[in-house]
Amino acid sequence: MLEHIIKAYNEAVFETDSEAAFAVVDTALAQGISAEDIVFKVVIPAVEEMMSRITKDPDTNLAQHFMTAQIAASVTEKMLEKFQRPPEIIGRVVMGTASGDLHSLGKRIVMGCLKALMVEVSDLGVNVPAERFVDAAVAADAQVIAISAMMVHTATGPKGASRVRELLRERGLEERIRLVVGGAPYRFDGELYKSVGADAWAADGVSAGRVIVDLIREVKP
Ligand code: B12
Repeated sequence: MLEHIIKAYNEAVFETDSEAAFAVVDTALAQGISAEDIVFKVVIPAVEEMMSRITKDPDTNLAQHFMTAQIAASVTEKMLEKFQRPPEIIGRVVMGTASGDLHSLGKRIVMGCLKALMVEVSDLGVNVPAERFVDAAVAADAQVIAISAMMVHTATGPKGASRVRELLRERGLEERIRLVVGGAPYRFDGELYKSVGADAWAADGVSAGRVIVDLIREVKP
């Protein structure tokens, strides 16, 4: 049953047909497939498949890139509302995209994964100044600041994670708040996270969830 849903969803996404994609999702829900399975077994693999096709195919244009991301983001948002609410929150995270960066899909997927893992996550949105990450983490009593950056300059530039690290140090918060990063530049260079002062990184939403849960456990009393 799931194989059929995956195939139909992939076809809809490939055609950038948002109505068809939502129809497939509605059918899956009606058949009793959980929102979590739709996100983790259908939507995320489909995005990854599409992104690898888009990257390899020089004829794909920006509109196709955008539509692919929009469909996945909309479906994920809809499914997140249906995720089983966990009985007990294991920790808190504030998450946003780095200053200057408007790519939101990866962030949304990571947030979905965190929610499924019983982590409370505040969405600071896109283009988030470094100070705001730190202020929001303190206000929310969060254990982790998570920064998504999809472009080289937003991942490595002075207004992003490296500035957040400086602020954590200046304000004496390093013992109680961990910093985690993710996004395409970190996937290209698995050591890059160290040079921006992050404690960890992860290549995808599923491993991001695991890494962040570990960081919460490191600092949570
Ligand atoms: C979709 C897309 C867009 C969409 C974004 C729509 C949206 N709402 O998000 C639009 C069309 C708006 C866009 C705009 C631009 N884009 Co663009 N975009 C892409 C594209 C094709 C896919 C990005 C994406 O959504 N990937 C899918 C998600 C699921 O993957 P992900 O973000 O990597 O997230 C996963 C992991 O990285 C990880 N993760 C992500 N965040 C985090 C955070 C933490 C804490 C952790 C642990 C893990 C984690 O988990 C996620 C889920 O598995 C990439 C190319 C690519 N192949 O990556 C280019 C790309 C990122 N874009 C690029 C560029 C240049 C731009 C523009 C400057 C284009 C322009 N000239 O206007 C603008 C920039 C706007 C801005 N200021 O941000 C370049 C960046 C190049 C570089 N080296 O810096 C890329 C690489 C394309 C390219 N090959 O040139 N883009």
